[in-house]
Amino acid sequence: MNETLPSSNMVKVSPETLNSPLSNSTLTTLSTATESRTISSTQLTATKPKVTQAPPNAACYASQTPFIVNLNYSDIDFLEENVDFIEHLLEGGSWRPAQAVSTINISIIIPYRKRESHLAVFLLNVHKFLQMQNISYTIFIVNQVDDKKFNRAGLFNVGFYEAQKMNSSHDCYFFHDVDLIPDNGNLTYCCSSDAVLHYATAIWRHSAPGEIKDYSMFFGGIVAATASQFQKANGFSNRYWGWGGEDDDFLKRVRASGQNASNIPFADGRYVMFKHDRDKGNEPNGLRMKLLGETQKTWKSDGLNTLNYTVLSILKKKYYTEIQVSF
Ligand code: UD2
Ligand code: MN
Repeated sequence: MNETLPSSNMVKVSPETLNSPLSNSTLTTLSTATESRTISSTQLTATKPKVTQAPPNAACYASQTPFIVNLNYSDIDFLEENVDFIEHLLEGGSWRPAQAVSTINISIIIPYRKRESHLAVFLLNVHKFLQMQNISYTIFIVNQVDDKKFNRAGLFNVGFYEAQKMNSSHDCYFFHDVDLIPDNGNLTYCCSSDAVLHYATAIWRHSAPGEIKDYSMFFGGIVAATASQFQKANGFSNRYWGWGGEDDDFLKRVRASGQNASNIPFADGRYVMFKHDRDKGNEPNGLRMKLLGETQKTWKSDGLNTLNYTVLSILKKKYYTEIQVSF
């Protein structure tokens, strides 16, 4: 994330290419976003997203069931031991619908370090949310266990690489922060061969009740790419240590590799985001502007093809697969 990235880096997708349930919404149609949260008028005038949307062209299955976000759990041990709310969950946080409506296999990749309470609430909600869509999925927690600065982008690369090894049939990857909880049961998780998708466009911040903030001009939070899209962009950069810049860098490499980037419409990409302080070990990266200035030159020689890490263990837990990694 970086205030300075021009939103003109994003592409417009013409309405004709849209064929999913998402396509009925436009950025100016805010009625569905107000169902559970209210949007302040300053918010509406302050943020004018320039990007039009998106469209998964994969066969997404939209649930008609209302999804109620549950923000109550905060203890991961409690969740692991006592809450048996998910039927037929396979070892390592995988699930397959009894009767698949679509053939989509999704890997949810979470960059992670010491966010136990966020993880508990995330798992509680996201399993339910995904199962309502009748898609096959696995949740991967990529846990950076070394003492270095946090490297969100590098962890995404590790997650992609390791998830591919484990589930070669997975073809759609969600690069997903742990503190974003879906707040719209009709939002479908799938990839589009037309564009890399930015999902978290309308964020209700737990810290600022009553306002939904427009994140359409950013490319962080949650993005979805097919394996080939991600490989074409050479993944994320490995050079961003600490907070900021890595998401903007990813948008640049998507564009540099000749691919499109699109937003899920503001009315659909609704999430709750937890209030939190800046984590120790994830202080703002003072080099981020310099690095962003170099992306065009460096993206081909920095990314998936220069990934350097050690997997300390892979733990197949009840609700997720944990990949413990050091750089
Ligand atoms: C914004 C972006 C985020 C990322 C970040 C800059 C949105 C909605 N969010 O979020 O995607 O680009 O700026 O780096 O656009 N994490 C841990 N432990 C840590 C530190 C981070 O688990 O010690 C993980 C966790 O999944 C978290 C994510 O990294 O959600 C992003 O870090 P953040 O929540 O501190 O960043 P934030 O909220 O400023
Ligand atoms: Mn956050």
